[in-house]
Amino acid sequence: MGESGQETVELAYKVCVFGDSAVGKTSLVDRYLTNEFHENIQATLGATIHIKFIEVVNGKITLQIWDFGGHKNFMFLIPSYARGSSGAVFMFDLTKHKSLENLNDWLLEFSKVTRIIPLILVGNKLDLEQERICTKEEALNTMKSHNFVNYIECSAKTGDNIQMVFESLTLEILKRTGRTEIFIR
Ligand code: G3D
Ligand code: MG
Repeated sequence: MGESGQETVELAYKVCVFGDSAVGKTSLVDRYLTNEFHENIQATLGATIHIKFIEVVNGKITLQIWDFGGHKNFMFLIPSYARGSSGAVFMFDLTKHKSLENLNDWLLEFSKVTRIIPLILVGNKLDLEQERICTKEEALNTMKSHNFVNYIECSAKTGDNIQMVFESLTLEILKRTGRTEIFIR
């Protein structure tokens, strides 16, 4: 029980972040966790697991965030990494068309594990406006054809919309697991 006499909730969810190398997955997670952007971070090997606590009105949600560092050659590992996840982020680079096209391959591997958890489509590097190649329309088409619950454009560099990526995913997970009584502060 919390101080108010209400029941306190403690929930934990695993979420995965997928997408081509260099789209900004590690920068996104880094920004979300530390509110900082670090230049020259190392390419991720395997997967790095991060923990983020989200305060909710009467409790706490623990997000276990798996930053999948795999090069495309390691896509075959996706099913074993993704097992047990409650949601996933699929990220592409707004300045690299190939990274949007390649999401089809990531999704194909991912769908071998599950088809029913909420997925969020994220276009990163919104700050590089001059170099932008992927249009919003194309991204929205991808969103619809693969049943993503949301499409968010963000910049790990400036921090724009980073919070929204994980909050909207968490809200959707809560909705689908029937925890509609929980509000994120
Ligand atoms: P990954 O984890 O998907 O492989 P990283 O990607 O997070 O390692 O980022 C790859 C490169 O993109 C890094 O640059 C990083 O600084 C840059 N980057 C990540 N997010 C953004 C963003 O929102 N805007 C801009 N302009 N750059 C970003 P380097 O030069 O270290 O390769
Ligand atoms: Mg990485």
